[in-house]
Amino acid sequence: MRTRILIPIVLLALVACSAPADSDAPASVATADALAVNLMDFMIDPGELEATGPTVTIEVTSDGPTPHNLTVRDAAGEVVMATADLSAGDTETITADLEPGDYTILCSLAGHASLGMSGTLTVTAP
Ligand SMILES: [Cu+2]
Repeated sequence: MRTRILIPIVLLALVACSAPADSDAPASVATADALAVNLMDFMIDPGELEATGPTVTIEVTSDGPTPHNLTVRDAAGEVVMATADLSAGDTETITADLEPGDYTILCSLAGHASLGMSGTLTVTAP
C-alpha cells in the first residue's frame, strides 16, 4: 500500500527536476570545462581538440613571440569562432554552439597555418 503511493510521487519529483534543464538552463551548465589551447611560433598545442557539444569553449593563450590567433572553421570553410590577434601573454576565451562534426583550427595570419599552426576540433553530441 505504502509503496504504491510512493512510486508515483518519486516519478513526479524526477519529472519536475529534469524539466527545467531541458528548457531554460544556461548553456554553460550543460558543457564541460573550457579547452585550453596555447599558440606559439609555429604550433597549436594541443593540435587535436575534442569537445562535447553543443556549447564549445576554448581558452586561448598566445605564447608568442609573434602575435597569433585561433580561428575555427567548419567543414564548409566558414569561420564559426575566432580570437583577435593575441600578443605574447594575452588570453582570450571564445565560445560557440557547434553542431557535431569535424572542424579545422588554425592561426589565420598569413603563412602561419602552413608553418604548422593548424589542427582539428571534433565536436560530439552531448
Ligand atoms: Cu600565428
